Amino acid sequence: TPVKPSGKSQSKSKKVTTSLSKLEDSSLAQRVQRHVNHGLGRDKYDKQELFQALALSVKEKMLQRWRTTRQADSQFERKQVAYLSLEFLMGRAMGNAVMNLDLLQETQELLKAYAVELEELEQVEHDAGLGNGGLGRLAACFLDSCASLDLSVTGYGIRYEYGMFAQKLVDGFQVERPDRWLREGNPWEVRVSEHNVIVPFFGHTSSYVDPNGRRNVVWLDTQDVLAVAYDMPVPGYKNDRVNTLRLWKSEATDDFDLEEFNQGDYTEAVARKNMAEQITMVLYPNDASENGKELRLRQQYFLSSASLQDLLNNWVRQHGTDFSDFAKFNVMQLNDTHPSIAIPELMRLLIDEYFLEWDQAWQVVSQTMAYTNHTLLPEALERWSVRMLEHMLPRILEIIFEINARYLDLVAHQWPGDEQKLAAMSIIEEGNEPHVRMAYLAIVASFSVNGVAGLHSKLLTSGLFKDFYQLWPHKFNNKTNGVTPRRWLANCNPQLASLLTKRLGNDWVTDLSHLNALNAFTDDKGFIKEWQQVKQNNKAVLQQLIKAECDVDFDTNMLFDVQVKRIHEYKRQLLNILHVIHLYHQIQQGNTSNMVPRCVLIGGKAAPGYAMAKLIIKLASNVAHMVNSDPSVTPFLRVAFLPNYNVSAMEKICPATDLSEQISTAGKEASGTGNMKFMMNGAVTIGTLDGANVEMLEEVGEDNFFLFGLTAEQVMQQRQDYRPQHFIDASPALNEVLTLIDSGHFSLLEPGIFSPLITAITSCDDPWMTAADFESYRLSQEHVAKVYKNQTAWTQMSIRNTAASGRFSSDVTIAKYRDEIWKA
Ligand code: B1N
Repeated sequence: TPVKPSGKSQSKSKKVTTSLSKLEDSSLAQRVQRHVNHGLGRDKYDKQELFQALALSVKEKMLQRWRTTRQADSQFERKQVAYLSLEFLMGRAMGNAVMNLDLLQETQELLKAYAVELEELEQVEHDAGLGNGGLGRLAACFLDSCASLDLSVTGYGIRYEYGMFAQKLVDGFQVERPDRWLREGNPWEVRVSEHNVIVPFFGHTSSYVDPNGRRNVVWLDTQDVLAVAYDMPVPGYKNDRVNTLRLWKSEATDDFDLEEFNQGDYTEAVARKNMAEQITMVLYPNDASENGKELRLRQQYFLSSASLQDLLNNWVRQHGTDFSDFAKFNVMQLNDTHPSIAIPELMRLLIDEYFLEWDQAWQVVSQTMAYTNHTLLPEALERWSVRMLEHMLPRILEIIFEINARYLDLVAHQWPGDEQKLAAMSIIEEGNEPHVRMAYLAIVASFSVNGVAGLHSKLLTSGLFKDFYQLWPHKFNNKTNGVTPRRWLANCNPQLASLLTKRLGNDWVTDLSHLNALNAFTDDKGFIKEWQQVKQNNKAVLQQLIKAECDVDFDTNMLFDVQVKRIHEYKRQLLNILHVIHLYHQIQQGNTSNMVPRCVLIGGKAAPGYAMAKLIIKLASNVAHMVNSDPSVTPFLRVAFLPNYNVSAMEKICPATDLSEQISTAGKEASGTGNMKFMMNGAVTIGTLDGANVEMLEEVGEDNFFLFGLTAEQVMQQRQDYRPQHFIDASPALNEVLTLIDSGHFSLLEPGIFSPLITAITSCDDPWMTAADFESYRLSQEHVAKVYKNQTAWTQMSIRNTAASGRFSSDVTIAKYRDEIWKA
């Protein structure tokens, strides 16, 4: 017998019989019941199964709109945008889907029959953690904005079997655990094998002259891998559009196996099969450094080739093999250089498979490719060894050489006789081990090159890409990042959302500039009270999370001071910890009169091979332990390191934060996007003039932002002759802190463990200049404490921050991509 919903309203729930023809109109409740009773095939169900049933039902509700969207997009010839990215950090899908499809009430209602809250079910969904951090989450926010702005945009990515690793702490050390997010299956995806394509690797090239006298190249004896398409729906906000995120999974091709079998080489065939399936097995967990691993290049080519073949198949199906209008209807946005191998791949497909001439193909490529740069850090710029390319992608390397030769002619023409310029600007970096500079390739081939914040874009054209800017000034532009107000305000902070809607109406959800009107309420006592109450409630939620995950007692009456992001030296979690140690020391000295009680939260993952970042986590953990176990300190200070920071954790963290730490060395953080999520939710920022902080400060005004530290320009100047000891001598506070760490106070059982950190801070080569900014940071933190003591003044700052955050909606960002790059 079918499983009946249990719970209070069980008796009221109608018995449903669904016939297939009626399925389209059946209600969400009927669908859920059908999945529970028949689909899952279980006698009993738990929350995970109920979640699956609900997710499948919500997906079904999307199917019709999804189909209609696809049909409409192909019928009315609109420009199609392909967003190519190795990362899509989607997080959970349920809350967002229910909100965007306007199914909230219906869902809450139907779940009563199962005696479970929607929120509880949401918690059992695995995060789709197919990204490292900001870059991957940006792609996810962009997809939401594109669908909500009714744009025809397809995300193309990789369906990693294992996403971003799960982080555990053991004795304060980071330990990585595999993230098998697909273990329970993914109810949102649809495997669409009709879109499968084949991606070639290895082999060699050969050329022949065809009957028309044209020299053609063939790529022979390749090892082929099957790319299988899995589609995820991307619903727009209450607008009936459902776009697609198409993720590719690698599988062995059947005929490939067969051939090997026939030769009797069974084990070899199975081994090759493994090779094919390895490509999409795991996400590389490096967010700001390249490791040059061969498998990573395979992933990049696999994604690029599969996606381009898919686009060309679509085109040919509708227009035949005339590509003269292709660029009119297609544009590809490259999310950093990671998919930039798509440039020579599109040349290859057009020339070798569709027999276009070089110039025709180049026309198509250079009118459809647009490149977004996300970093100035030299160690993050991708270079692939020529040797590796030659072996893995011989035809692609030939094409890169040809692109370079033609482009260098142009450079030589522009700077006649300047050999140095040629070497400096060449796509090929010469040396004993020649490399392909992927950023240069991307610039040469793209009609648009953008940075992700005003300062970042300026530093690109004045520094890293200066020569290219001289050659092609029209290519360069800025698109300041944004975050989606649906996930990052409406959905993650329902209490603030309803307060906003009560005062402003609900247009802010799709036009965040409406938040500006909040400035009219900053003197409204009742409003201030309500605002404080919401923050207080959100802090209570985070307090519970911190208790459960870290066993640390946060007190909601204390200031919540938060820094969550990837752990990297340039982001300077170390500066934060030094300040925590300073406070700790002051408290122990009894100097508490100017202090405001604080709870400091730090969270983030370190790349598994990044020793310094891992040591910073260990320091944070040890300091937290010392602070929290000293009862004379805890009335003033508590510290927690939250393990496994991810998208879902941020949804609880940003609504509860009072003070947002955005303290990178100026000129190093391309933009930041966490900074925007905090601001939207009414946190006040303490930060440097870096990335998008610059623009946030511009919007909110200096009185509502705690600014400190060197500017990017000063950093560059002072780096020439940096003397950290000078700053240490001038700051008794910093001196004390370093002495305390050096004394082993935080490493009683592990003597000397933190000395690499001390060495880094005191080294004249410290690129992050932690010592230089310490005093200015400390003073700014004193100012924070002073303001926080006046709760009304603080709340007014908080309101003004939310009010000024409208510009950082990804809707604004995407409208600019649409108008200025995509012309869609
Ligand atoms: O991209 C974000 C920015 O807001 C951040 O400032 C920036 O650091 C981040 C190699 C990256 N830049 N580069 C990466 C990610 C993965 C990888 O394998 C580099 N991530 C950023 C969005 O613009």
